[in-house]
Amino acid sequence: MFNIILFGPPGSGKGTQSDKIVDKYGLVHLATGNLLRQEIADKTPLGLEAKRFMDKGQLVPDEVVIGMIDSCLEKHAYAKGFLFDGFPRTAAQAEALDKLLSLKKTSICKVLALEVSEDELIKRLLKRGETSGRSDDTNEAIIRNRYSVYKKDTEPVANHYKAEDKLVIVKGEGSVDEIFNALSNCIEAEMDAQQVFSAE
Ligand code: B4P
Repeated sequence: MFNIILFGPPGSGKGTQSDKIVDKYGLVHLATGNLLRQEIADKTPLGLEAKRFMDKGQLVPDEVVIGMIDSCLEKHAYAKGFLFDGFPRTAAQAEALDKLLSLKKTSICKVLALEVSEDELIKRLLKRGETSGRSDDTNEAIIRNRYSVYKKDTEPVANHYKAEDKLVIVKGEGSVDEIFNALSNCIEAEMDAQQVFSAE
């Protein structure tokens, strides 16, 4: 299996780039933000619980998110690989992911971390908030809270992968295509190293 994580602060373009990556390389896209928004749209008990946290720009509790990922991995037992988008976001989630993947006799190959300045992130999310209808994108104070939660709880997760020499920093400012090319180069270098054949 070829498994990668797309890492970065809120609004860094994880969702935007993930769509293009899964299209090109045939990986299964596991985006915790999308899964949670679907639960909210379906008005499930999990969705109602998650909404209380997301509306305030806080992280949803680890056990909720880890359970969701566990069942998605089960559902796609024969995938050629996964792209994790927005997960893991805490040290506990990173440890749980390692365990779940090792049960499947696989692991993370690379973590691609998008780097974007705080000002640019706020600008992008406020702009998205004008049309997305997402309640966590319309209020600048909530967006800033998401960023400070990222700095405190999520950014340290990068060290977990840096220690395993799996972290690659990619500039997340520029056109969507420029960033996609940079990400594709990293993915293909890793595929070559692991002798995986791309889906193209
Ligand atoms: P997510 O859905 O993961 O999303 P995000 O962090 O808001 O944004 P992303 O980085 O994907 O940015 P995008 O491509 O959309 O999280 C939402 C919430 O869900 C979290 O705050 C949390 O509450 C909860 N949650 C999710 N996962 C969780 C977990 N594991 N544990 C606990 N809680 C969890 O891009 C943003 C905007 O920028 C778009 O409008 C896009 O068009 C624009 N853009 C993209 N690339 C650009 C570029 N190169 N130039 C200019 N604009 C660009």
